[in-house]
Amino acid sequence: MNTGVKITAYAAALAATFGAAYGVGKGVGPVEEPKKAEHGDHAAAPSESATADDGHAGHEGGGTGDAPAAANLPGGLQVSDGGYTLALETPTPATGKSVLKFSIKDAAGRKVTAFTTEHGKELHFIVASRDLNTFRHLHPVKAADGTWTTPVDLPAAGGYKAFADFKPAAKGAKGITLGADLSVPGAYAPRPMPAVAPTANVDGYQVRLGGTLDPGKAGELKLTVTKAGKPVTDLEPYLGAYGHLVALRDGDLAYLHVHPNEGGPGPDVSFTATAPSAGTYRLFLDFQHEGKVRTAAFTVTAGAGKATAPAPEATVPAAGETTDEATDDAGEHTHG
Ligand SMILES: [Cu+2]
Repeated sequence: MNTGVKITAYAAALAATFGAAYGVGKGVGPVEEPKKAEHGDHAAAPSESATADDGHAGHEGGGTGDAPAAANLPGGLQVSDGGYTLALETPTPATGKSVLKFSIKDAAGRKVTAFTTEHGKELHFIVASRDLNTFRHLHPVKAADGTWTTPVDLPAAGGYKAFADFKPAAKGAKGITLGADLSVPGAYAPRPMPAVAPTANVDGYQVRLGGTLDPGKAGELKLTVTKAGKPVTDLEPYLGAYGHLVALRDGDLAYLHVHPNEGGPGPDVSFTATAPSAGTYRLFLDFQHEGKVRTAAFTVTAGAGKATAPAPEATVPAAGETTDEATDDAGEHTHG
């Protein structure tokens, strides 16, 4: 695993919509998933209305079907949905390095062992601090009995939320993103959210966020990656795409995972995303270059006529002038 990918201010964001993750994409509310090749199940249809029925949000399809699905909620807000539950066995990890253990249980309380691979993995696991300063995109390892484990490094005490983004292999099951609270014991000093900014710096890369994130309406977010002032035109596919964007809503950490629109290996990676509501979102963009995955994080505002990103060029900081305070922690990737 690559620990320590630091994100700097970044902007990752795009994903604005919460819903679901890979598989889940669209449905919830206005989340729209961009057309992406490998996801067979996302239709990319704009389901802006709350009644979309294929999405994640509702997950009505969930496997066992005996639990009523919540209509059109963004993903990640529920610990149990569609008959599936995220059962954390380590809800109070220590600060620093530890191991997280959990399972996905079905409606009968059994650990689910069969999942559909999406974006190269059977399950994607995100851990974010409630103050949205820390973000980890992890790929846990599954034991034969359905127990998942992953190392994690959480820098500070406080409240965190864990998201499991997966699609059960059960017939008819849809992609689901479940969310559960994690508490890291200790003295807690919430950090302010990094300010809204159009650029993020990570590991010598600068990522600029353009476009707008609009509530209830699909919009394009364009991320442009440069290094030392030069456009990066040879981004590498990471889990089948040139970028992965997760957006978390400030206030409740509603989750949105967005995959990029078709396009080449940089420097631009565009996403189509719909914010489920007006508000402030933190976007985390994962991209790979020269063999390493990095995460750029951005704070954006949706709605109220505000531009997601202020005018570009003028505000681009010189290399090195990054907003480091914001970045401290955004990104660790483990590849299981
Ligand atoms: Cu993942």
